[in-house]
Amino acid sequence: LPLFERLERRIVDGERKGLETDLDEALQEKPALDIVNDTLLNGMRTVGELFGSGQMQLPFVLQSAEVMKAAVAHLEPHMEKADDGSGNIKGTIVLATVKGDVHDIGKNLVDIILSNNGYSVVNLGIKQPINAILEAAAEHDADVIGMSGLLVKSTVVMKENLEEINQRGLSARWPVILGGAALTRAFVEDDLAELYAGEVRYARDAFEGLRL
Ligand code: B1M
Repeated sequence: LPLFERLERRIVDGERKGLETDLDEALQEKPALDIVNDTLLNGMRTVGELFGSGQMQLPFVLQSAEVMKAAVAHLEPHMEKADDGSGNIKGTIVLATVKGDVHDIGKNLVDIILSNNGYSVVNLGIKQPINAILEAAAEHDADVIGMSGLLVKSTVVMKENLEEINQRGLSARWPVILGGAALTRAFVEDDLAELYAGEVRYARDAFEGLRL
């Protein structure tokens, strides 16, 4: 297969051997982020479709996810850093995958892209209850809270989390950015925005997260 098709295939097949060599070759042709967006994410999309239609079993999804993570880790040092060189931090975000959800590839991409653009990211990891998120936000004096979740049930958790922030009287303090495949813009910016007393916005991808 040609290089970029081969790379996409590696994600789908969970084939790690020779990954770095292919990535290094790809880096001669394209910036690291384009390799992620144009090639690797297509592979993950196919994995999702195969799994969703019952054509791929969970352990193989996990293998694909691991190859995806290894690829992103290999590419990360090559990603453009767009901070102004002053060492000044533009802002601090506490970032977490919500309670009950283990999906973290997208969240970690958000971390990389914000960190590379001058933001300080406190990445709490996966399955984070709202308590832990709020504690970290206070401890780090965060400017914004970011929550990620890919399961439909995570959209319910996000709603509960916003209600909890309301109840604690903290919604004016914490603007919230939500992202993840099960969300829609309308759900966040109509339904959730209506119930949350602070500001809540939807980020379709990591770049929209950065823009917000
Ligand atoms: Co799971 N999984 N999974 N999975 N998995 C999905 C989400 C699913 C849609 C697959 C499917 O059925 N087609 C489905 C959810 C169905 C639903 O809820 N309706 C599903 C399921 C069912 C499950 C399990 C329940 C399976 C089981 O156990 N029977 C289980 C859940 C466990 C749990 O969470 N409690 C499970 C487990 C797993 C693995 C562990 C095997 C693995 C995750 C490994 C890992 O993350 N470390 C996995 C994977 C890999 C997927 C798919 C195939 C790929 C997800 C991914 O990494 N995409 C996924 C299919 C899909 O999403 N279509 C699927 C690439 C990633 C870059 O995209 O995370 O969407 P994404 O991030 C994007 C944007 O959403 C956005 O930016 C990123 C791109 O720039 N974004 C943000 C995300 N967060 C953001 C936060 C922001 C801003 C932007 O600001 C705060």
